Amino acid sequence: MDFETVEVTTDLLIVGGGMTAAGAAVESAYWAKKNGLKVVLVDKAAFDRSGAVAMGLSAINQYVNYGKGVNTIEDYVHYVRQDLMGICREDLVYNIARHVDSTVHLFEKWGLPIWTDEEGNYVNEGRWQIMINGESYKVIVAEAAKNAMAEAGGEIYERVFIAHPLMSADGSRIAGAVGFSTRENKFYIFKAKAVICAMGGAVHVFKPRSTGEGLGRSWYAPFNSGSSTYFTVQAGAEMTCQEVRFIPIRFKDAYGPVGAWFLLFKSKAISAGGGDYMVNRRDDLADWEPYASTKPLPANLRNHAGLLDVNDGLGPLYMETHEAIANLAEEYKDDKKAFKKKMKELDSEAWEDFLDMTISQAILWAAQNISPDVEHSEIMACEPYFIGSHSGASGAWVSGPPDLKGKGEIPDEWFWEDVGNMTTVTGLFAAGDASGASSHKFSSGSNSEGRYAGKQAVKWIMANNSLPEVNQADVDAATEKVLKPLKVFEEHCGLTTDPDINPNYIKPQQFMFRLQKIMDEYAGGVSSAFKTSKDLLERGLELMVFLHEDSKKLGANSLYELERCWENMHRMWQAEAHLRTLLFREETRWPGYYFRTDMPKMDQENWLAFANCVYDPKNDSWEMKKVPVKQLID
Ligand code: SFD
Ligand code: AMP
Repeated sequence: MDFETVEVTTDLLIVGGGMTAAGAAVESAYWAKKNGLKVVLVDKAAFDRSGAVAMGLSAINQYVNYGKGVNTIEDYVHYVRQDLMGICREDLVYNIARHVDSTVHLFEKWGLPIWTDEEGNYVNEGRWQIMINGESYKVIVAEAAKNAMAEAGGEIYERVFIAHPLMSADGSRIAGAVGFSTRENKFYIFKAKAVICAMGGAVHVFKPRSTGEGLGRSWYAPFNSGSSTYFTVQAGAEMTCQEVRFIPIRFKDAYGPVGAWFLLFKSKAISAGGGDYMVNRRDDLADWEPYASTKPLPANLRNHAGLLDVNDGLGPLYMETHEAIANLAEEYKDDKKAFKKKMKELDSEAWEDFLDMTISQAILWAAQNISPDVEHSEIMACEPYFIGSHSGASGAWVSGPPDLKGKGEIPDEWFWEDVGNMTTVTGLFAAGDASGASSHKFSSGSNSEGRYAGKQAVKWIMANNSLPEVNQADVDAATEKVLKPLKVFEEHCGLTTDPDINPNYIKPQQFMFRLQKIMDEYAGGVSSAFKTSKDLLERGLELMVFLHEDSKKLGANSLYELERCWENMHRMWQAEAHLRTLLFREETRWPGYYFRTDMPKMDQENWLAFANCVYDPKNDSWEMKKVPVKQLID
């Protein structure tokens, strides 16, 4: 295939077009316009409906509400610290929490319908979560970003897949990115002074529960394929919490979220044979004190309690929806009309929760004749995902906000270049799912962190206003590497009658299955009941060597398959970072996310620490680092 080369030069490049990138665009466009700078945003999909919020959401999960004195920023830091079993960058969490409410107010101003009560206050789902009519959430947030970019003369490229970072000639800083159009034969070379990486997390690294007829169905957006991790790892950035995957408990098979049921409807979850597992399994959580005594119980411990029952053959697990609805309607019981009205209201809220963000769950309920007010529904732990913005924590290690330097125990070396959210690679920023150890930012916190990174990147460019030199040889090498699967296929496809089966290449879907099998069986996926060990991980890493070898023989018959090839290449590197970090951390800190059978307990003395890793692309080697946790507040 012949490709047209398109070269785009800009001051700031934002890669990704999700909640984080939208925030980065709004803020950086504003500051760029003031300073005469150019901003370019590149999304592999259509900005309006890309990323995890494509289908919409029914709640905003981070709203601190400190303006009215309801909660403090410190309360939020405490919450995240406990939920992540003690491991979080408190400076980053604090920074997001102090900005998030203003972001939510902007969402409302831009037209997002947020539920309010009779007094005009937001309706809380839980302490930190507020309810929205969020089917068009992403469209609204993207529209604001598009307007801001248009106002500042910025450019937005949609359906351009970012495959690889571009480094400066001397390798000392980021210089841009390369990618290709998913619709036309165009190869893009983006050159920039600074880059914000915001390409979400990763799904389908592990074998999903849904195979065969349900293949591809997952809780997490299938568009998110580990590009943030690949981009930052290949640029040489230090990564953190690569072991802290997220396993959500979800309504079984269609993956409907449970937050509204637990928090808004105050529903109970049970196992068929064991009852209320979060209460009955309390004693089994003793090894994870002090976190097991906190309220709410950390997400992974909630999972662990349920999985203990499943492993004892006491399943299925159920969400007691009918009981929750009956409890909420109880006080209206004596007034027939009011009771009927309340039941109707609860019924529509229950359905809307799914229709706003996981439509397939509503379809599955309909298909299985489930009325949530009549009977309970099955729930189950999903396959593992990488999502640093939710209740996992994987991402790049970034600089702390400069004004927090010297505060609490936070060491000075966590701050560099006088800007926040810069990775250890000069000029490369990361936010949202792309930045690690700062979980529980969700959609609103990701957008806030994106806004912050956007402002910081412009500030940094103003202090370092030069376009890095790039070697043409590096650009040519990257172009050849990225387009290689098309060439491999073209050269060999005539050899067999079925182009999917060929000794000279592997198609991306087969490649993905092989990756998923390794991760499932050796890194504690669904079929291994989330259990792994040193021996299993070491064997998994041996098998990854072969997968890396075969990745050089990926074959693509079209642009569409070229995208699939690169998505799986990105997944493979996310997997590699995960395996290595699982092996490095010698304890079990997050049972319910994964369990090291050879080291089944938590080791506070030695492992109240971040497990970081750095890949050196020049020597093709990894370095593992233990970084002690430091607190910002008591
Ligand atoms: O039900 C490339 N999240 C929830 N947050 C909430 O606030 N409330 C909820 O209700 C939430 N719930 C929820 C959530 C996520 C999911 C998947 C479900 C339900 C089903 C979390 C948020 O969605 C999440 O925190 C943010 O979206 C994170 O933002 P960001 O920007 O870091 O990731 P993104 O939005 O997924 O965007 C990624 C972008 O990158 C693009 N991209 N572009 C170019 N080249 C490549 N190679 C690329 N690879 C990816 C994508 O197209 C996208 O634009 S609930 O759990 O509670
Ligand atoms: P989910 O739908 O599971 O993604 O949850 C949405 C929000 O509610 C997140 O902030 C979760 O951490 C929180 N959450 C979910 N279930 C519970 C629970 N049982 N107790 C406390 N918080 C929860």
